[in-house]
Amino acid sequence: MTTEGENKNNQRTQFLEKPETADMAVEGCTVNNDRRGFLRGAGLATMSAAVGMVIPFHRNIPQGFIPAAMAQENVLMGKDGLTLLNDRPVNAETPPELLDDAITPTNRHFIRNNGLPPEDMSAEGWTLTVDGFVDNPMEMSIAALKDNFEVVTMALTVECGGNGRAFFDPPASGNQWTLGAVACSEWTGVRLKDVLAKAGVQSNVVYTAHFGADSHLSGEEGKLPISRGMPIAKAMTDNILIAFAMNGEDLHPMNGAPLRLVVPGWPGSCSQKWLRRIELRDQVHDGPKMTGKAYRVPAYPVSPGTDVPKEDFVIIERMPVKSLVTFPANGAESGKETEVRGHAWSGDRMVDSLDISIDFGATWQSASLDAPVNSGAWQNWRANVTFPQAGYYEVWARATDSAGEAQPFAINWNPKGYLNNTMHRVGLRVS
Ligand SMILES: Nc1nc2c(c(=O)[nH]1)N[C@H]1C(S)=C(S)[C@@H](COP(=O)(O)O)O[C@H]1N2
Ligand SMILES: [Mo]
Repeated sequence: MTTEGENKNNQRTQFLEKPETADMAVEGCTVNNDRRGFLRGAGLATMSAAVGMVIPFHRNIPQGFIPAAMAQENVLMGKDGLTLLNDRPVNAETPPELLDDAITPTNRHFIRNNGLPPEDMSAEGWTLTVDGFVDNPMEMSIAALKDNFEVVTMALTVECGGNGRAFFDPPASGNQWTLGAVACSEWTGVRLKDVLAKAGVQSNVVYTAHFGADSHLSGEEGKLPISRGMPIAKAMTDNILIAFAMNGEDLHPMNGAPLRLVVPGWPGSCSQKWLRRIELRDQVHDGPKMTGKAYRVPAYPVSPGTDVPKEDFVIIERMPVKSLVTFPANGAESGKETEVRGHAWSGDRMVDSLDISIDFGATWQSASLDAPVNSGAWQNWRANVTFPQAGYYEVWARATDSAGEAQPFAINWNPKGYLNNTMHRVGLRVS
């Protein structure tokens, strides 16, 4: 497990080798080829402004290098301690021990981008269009959304469908998320169902289609990086927000500013960022990452490595029961008595119990588990454990949901590496 400091060092080294990472850290968002190297020219002013003084030897700064003072403060635009998996598009996850808060602070919310964020994320002039099979198609400003619908704040869990992919064997291609592509921040917005009701959902509607303002990595005009949707019955549930704020502030640029969907319990890909349009369709949506094998799993269990025919894949709906240990950190030293704590969640369901084991699963002890603060929020749990003697232990956490489903020991393998909900194991050195 890397420490926060090590992480930053890694990222600093990365800046030397990968100018685009540096550009992104300085600029915060778009990493276009034509902007690369801006640090040498127009970027100097930005750089001086950021460090708060002139940089006398600026001519010697290598391409892509950014001042260490900035690397510390501006890595991933105010995100703190995240592990950068990929910089084009930007993908960054949060080490579990940094997800200890009941409500995930914005600087610790993971980032999953399929394309390049839009250049202009200003709320002024931003509109949301709702069209397709509706009685009253509409185009509304963010101000109009606030005026016309009840504004609500909810803690909502967002987890990438591919969280845990790194543990697949044989491996699955895609971002190698370990544990930290999940978060539960407090989102403020209007309910999707209220907006859809006002638009007037026609009786033939079966699916939504979501469109954002980000652009495809190829730079091809009009080509979308991702456009997903969900069954209309799901869209009409209470805890889905069209959000314009997170944790009491404007949305973070990397988390979809100025407007996004937040669909708790389903793959994060349903939660379209930089949201511009919702179309109601009389058939399942067929946008990018809706078809083929994207966000789909075989309709039946398969053994690892199986080549499954395309037509046997089904669209992922709810995410499975899962939990995290957020304290202590993996690899930490511990006394003989310690509190162990974390979070648990299960798609649209409640988690009923959380058990922990310190003896590799031979015996289990139940943790105290809170109710979610609202529907769609993860549940916090804690337990006091006593280790019988000094030595190496692992704390395993296993959540069981309201349908009696529990986290498995072994990965439910699928070709694209989705839905890994195996138990989180944290190694401890007890002295
Ligand atoms: N417009 C747009 N929306 C998007 C994406 C994207 O690439 N573009 N990524 C999706 C995926 S796959 C996930 S897991 C979540 C991640 O949200 P976050 O980046 O705020 O953590 O956003 C979803 N919404
Ligand atoms: Mo995702």
